[in-house]
This record gives sequence, structure tokens and C-alpha cells, in this order.
Amino acid sequence: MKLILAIVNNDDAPIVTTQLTKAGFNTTKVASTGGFLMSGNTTFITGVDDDKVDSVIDIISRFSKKRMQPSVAGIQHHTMSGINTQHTQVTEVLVGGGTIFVLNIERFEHV
Ligand code: 2BA
Repeated sequence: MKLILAIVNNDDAPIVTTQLTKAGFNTTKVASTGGFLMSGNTTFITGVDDDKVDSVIDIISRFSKKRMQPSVAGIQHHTMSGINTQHTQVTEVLVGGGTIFVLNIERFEHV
């Protein structure tokens, strides 16, 4: 048995949930926050038999889109006179589709 942790964009979370459920997979959604953009995303926790891992990854891949998202950085300027100024710079980063981890499960109990 494997545990699949999949981080997907919040905008794709509803369709990924629908499709996983439709295909018969039990999944749990956890609200999460990306460390870089510090914006919300969704982590799916899905436990499956080994032979079903590829089906889950396939569903997540098909319904998680890549997209550009703004990334805001604070830029500090140090002048010769010692006065520090700061301005923000907005760039864009490519996010997703999904970031997927597959872990071995030592033991599973559903009591
Ligand atoms: P964030 O950490 O908010 O990252 C959003 C996007 O920013 C990333 O997209 C990547 O394109 C960019 N990025 C992340 N760290 C960066 C850095 N140090 N310098 C420059 N650009 C950076 P994705 O790679 O598609 O990741 C989407 C989300 O998946 C991440 O949101 C994070 O929540 C999660 N994630 C990605 N890789 C991970 C990993 N190795 N471990 C745990 N979570 C991960």
C-alpha cells in the first residue's frame, strides 16, 4: 500500500476531488500554504494499493493545470549615506500542475 501526498492549486482542487471520488478513491483534502508564494494550496492525502498509484497520479496530472502566479519580493537598497530604501518587485513564477509524493505505508488500520 502507498500514501500519495499531492499538492495542487486551490483552483483545481474541486475538479481533482470530483474525479478521484468518481474513480472510487478515498481521499482527504488538507488546506495548505506554499512556503515560497505563501498562498493557499490544497494537499490531497490518498491511500491506495500499489497497483492503483498510477491511476491516481494520472487523474491528478490531467486535472491540475500549470499557471503563472505573481510573486512579490521586497528589495532593499543600501545607499552610501547609510539610508535604506525598500520597494517591492512583482515577478511571475510557474506553479504546478501537481507536486506529488508517493510513500510506502508500513501498516494501515481502518477501525
Ligand atoms: P510554493 O512554495 O508557494 O511555490 C510556488 C512556486 O514558486 C513553485 O511551483 C515554484 O515554481 C516556485 N518556487 C518555489 N520555491 C522557489 C524558490 N526557492 N525560488 C524560486 N522559485 C521557487 P511548484 O514547484 O509547482 O510548487 C507548488 C507548490 O507545491 C509549492 O508552493 C509548495 O507548496 C509545494 N511544493 C513544491 N515542491 C515541494 C517540495 N519539494 N516539498 C514540499 N512541498 C513542495
